[in-house]
Amino acid sequence: MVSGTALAAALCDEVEPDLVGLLDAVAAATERIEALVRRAPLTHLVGLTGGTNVQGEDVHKLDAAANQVFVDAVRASGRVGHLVSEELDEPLRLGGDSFDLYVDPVDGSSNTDVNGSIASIFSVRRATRDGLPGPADRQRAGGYVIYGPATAMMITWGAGLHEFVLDPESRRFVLTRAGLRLPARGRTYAVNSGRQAYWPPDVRAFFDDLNADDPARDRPYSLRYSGSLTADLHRILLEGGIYCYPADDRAKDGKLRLLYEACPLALLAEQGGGAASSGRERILDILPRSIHQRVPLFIGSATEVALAEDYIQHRRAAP
Ligand code: P6P
Repeated sequence: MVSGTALAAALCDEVEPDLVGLLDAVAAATERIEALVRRAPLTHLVGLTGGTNVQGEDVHKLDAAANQVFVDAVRASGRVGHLVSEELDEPLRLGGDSFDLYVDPVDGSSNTDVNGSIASIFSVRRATRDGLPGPADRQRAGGYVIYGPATAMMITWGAGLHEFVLDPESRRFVLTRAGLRLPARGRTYAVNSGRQAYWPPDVRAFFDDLNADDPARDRPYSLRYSGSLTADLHRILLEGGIYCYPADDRAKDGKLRLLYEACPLALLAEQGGGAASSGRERILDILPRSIHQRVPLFIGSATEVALAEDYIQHRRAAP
């Protein structure tokens, strides 16, 4: 059990054995991906494959390699009916009958060639007929593994937000923080401000509010944006604040994918007392229409997410 006794032990007395087995397979896959990431510059696993994915995005070599690691690990687990991946056009049928697994094998691929943090994101739902969840198909578990200075897993199985760190010597995930709670508000925000020319007035008003010269309201906030949603959110889950990828004139539904990015991260944020919204509705209330569906995303501390919704839903006028 390469993921380590700590992960399995934390899970065993709270979740069904099938789920323990699947999460252990996911942890084992990320442990193998971590080894690939650390050696990528030495094994020519940096750069592009020359192909594009169903999103029309360039596929990095690590995207393809990490996707294959997940396919092999999850198939071997025998517990998954469909694997939905950012790197697969259609759901992969694997024959299991317990769960469907939704993954972004490498989030933040643009960072792979500049030694920036990247991550794998995963979401577990009860098995469906076709990999497209229905109204009642709530997530059973979700999380990510960030390959940063330390390799850290943030995970929830519906009983709080927990952090594990991969011990590079034992190759086991060790529980480091149980029952994490996001601060009610933070001091930083993450957004690609290079897109502000495309933002609608209500989104611009929200960021003008965060950037106001107003020490009495603990403003201005500081901008922290790395090119990896997961790396930016990891800071926010620990210190508070908000990550935003709004809908804009060039991206009517934003950029991020609902099933394997927004949903698992929204589950983590809410389990830690935070929030996640499209700006108009709670992420976890959205009924998926297609497996690669995009959604605008405002995620982090409850205070900032509620403020963004107030501006976007015109309950608050520009400052
Ligand atoms: P932009 C990475 O491709 C990603 O999905 C997120 O991890 C990241 O925050 C965002 O896209 C970056 O997108 O448009 O700012 O380059």
